[in-house]
Amino acid sequence: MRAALRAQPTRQVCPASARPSAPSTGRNECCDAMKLYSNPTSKGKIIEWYIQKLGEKAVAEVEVVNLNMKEKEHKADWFLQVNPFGKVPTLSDGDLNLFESGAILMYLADKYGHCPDAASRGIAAKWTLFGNSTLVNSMFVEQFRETQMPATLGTLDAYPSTREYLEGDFSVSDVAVGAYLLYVPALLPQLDLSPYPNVLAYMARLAARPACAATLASRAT
Ligand SMILES: N[C@@H](CCC(=O)N[C@@H](CS)C(=O)NCC(=O)O)C(=O)O
Repeated sequence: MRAALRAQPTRQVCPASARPSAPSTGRNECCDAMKLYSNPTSKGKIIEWYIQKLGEKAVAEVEVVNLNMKEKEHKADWFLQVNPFGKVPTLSDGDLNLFESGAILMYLADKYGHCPDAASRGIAAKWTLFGNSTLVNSMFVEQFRETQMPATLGTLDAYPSTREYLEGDFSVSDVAVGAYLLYVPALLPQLDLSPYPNVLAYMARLAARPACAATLASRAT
């Protein structure tokens, strides 16, 4: 898979907006810096949340490049070389281009030492895929909502009741799952989550965390 990703063009042509605007910062050497292609209204905010959580090193190393989606910058030829599907978020790290928010989260967890072994990677994958598939489908896909949401959220309700975060300490798993829960009030305000009080308490705990408040929660709620 990684070989396939690397088979894409390895040197992208940076658009003007991706070039360093403040050379005095001494970072963001255009194509050499890690870049998160995003947009403030997109799932890129999930990645920005996790980058903030990872701390100063990650914040300094990943340049957020917001594409003007109204102007279809995400469909421009140069960006289709980075992500042939023309979607954000997309992360570029040297000659590695990654699309899919879940894959980006897991890559960053790995890169910054939060998934040191197969078991921790498996746990991160479990929750990331759950968030991006089972959870999202059960809440946001109308035809599944009635049949799947009660069981999915009911089961999830049991997790925050016994522990503060999904796997003990706050981790990429909480970002991957919590982000979609936090989108509910803004995107589906009619959805009644009161049958799931522990999920609601978990959402409040997540939204109050500074990195979340500064990124995703400021847009999602
Ligand atoms: N499953 C993808 C979804 C990516 C996606 O659909 N991104 C939206 C913004 S949140 C996008 O780029 N839409 C523009 C388009 O599809 O043309 C992920 O999780 O990254």
